[in-house]
Amino acid sequence: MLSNLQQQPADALLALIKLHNSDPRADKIDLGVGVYRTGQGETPVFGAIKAAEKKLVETQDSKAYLGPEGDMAFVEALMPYIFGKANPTMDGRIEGMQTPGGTGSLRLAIAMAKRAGVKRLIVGKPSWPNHNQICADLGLEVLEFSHATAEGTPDMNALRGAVAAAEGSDAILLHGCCHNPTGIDYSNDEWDEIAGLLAEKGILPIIDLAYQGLGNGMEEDAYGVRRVLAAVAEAIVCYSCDKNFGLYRDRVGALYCMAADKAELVKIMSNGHALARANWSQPPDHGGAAVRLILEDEALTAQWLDELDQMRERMRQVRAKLAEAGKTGGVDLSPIGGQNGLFSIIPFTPEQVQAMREKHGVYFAGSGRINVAGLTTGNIDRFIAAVADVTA
Ligand code: PLP
Ligand code: TYF
Repeated sequence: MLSNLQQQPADALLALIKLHNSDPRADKIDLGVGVYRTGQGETPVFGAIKAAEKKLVETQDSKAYLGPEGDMAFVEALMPYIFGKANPTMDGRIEGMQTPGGTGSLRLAIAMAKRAGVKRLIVGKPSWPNHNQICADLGLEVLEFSHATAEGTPDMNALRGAVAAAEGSDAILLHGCCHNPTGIDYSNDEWDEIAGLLAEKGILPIIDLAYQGLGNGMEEDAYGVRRVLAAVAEAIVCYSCDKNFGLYRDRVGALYCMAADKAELVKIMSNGHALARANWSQPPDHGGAAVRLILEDEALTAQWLDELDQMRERMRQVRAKLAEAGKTGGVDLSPIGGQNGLFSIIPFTPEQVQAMREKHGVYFAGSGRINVAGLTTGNIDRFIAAVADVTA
């Protein structure tokens, strides 16, 4: 029976890790998978997380099951950061549940949308490949529109067209901030317009917020989510703590649903809980509990926000340095300065991507997406010279 299964391709980004590891060159540069790195090229555990984990080990007195919704104190502690301190539940219309990472949240969100009758998901192109993979696995059609123009701005015309052409049974997926893979985010004015378009059309928004705090700040990066939720009747937010708390492999995330009213919300969330039971029963606890302990403690919260500021500041410096290099060989690196988060795309041809890898030991996705956090004071000049060489 199992021999009926067809060989599946490896995840291109995860395969790149192995390729990079097997390169013997000491000065190789890894700009592949999206993890933050310090100026020393490391991805350390946050100090605030270490402190919270210590506290957790000392105080946790049971590991008994919590239920499919996970640690609700964790889920609720995040809400003021995402939805704003003034009215984090939107008058009782928002409720959440813990999920295994942002991916678990997306899986539930798209499965819930399908249960509710959604037939197609409208997604900007390019997007994180897992968006398409989850839809394919669940049998949902993906409708693509161009995310960005050749000039490196959001392609608002394409978005307007996609929303105008949408049917009532469509949903739309938007990146809340730090767009993966382009780094090209909507301005506040553009979010204002998007909120209006979605409210008018009445299609379900699913907002993927996997990098809050890595763009312009925790509050600034929540503008789009808050603006859309203030305008529409229903929405889903898929949240990941894996980047902004550095918890990647601990799989920490949450799903939030906003309903038209409180009564609807109970019914909607019961579907989230039922789907969780059918998928993973309960989310892993450890990382979420550590995040909760940080958010419940003023000093740890300040420490975490300070560590997040340092990450963001370092990425801004790398971006500024790339932008300063400007026209380099045949490409212009200056737009990277105004982009957000871990990623940007350099318009390399496939041959140039290969040359960067083989000749210069610089590893990144075939799409030309680089993880800017992989660049440090020790390797950035060499990277810029390599770009100049392969694109000359
Ligand atoms: N959404 C986007 C756009 C991402 O880039 C990621 C990255 O990993 C995720 C969601 C999911 O994150 P995780 O499942 O690791 O929490
Ligand atoms: O895009 C990235 O690099 C991150 C990490 O299957 C990631 O989102 C990449 C691929 C994958 C899971 C996570």
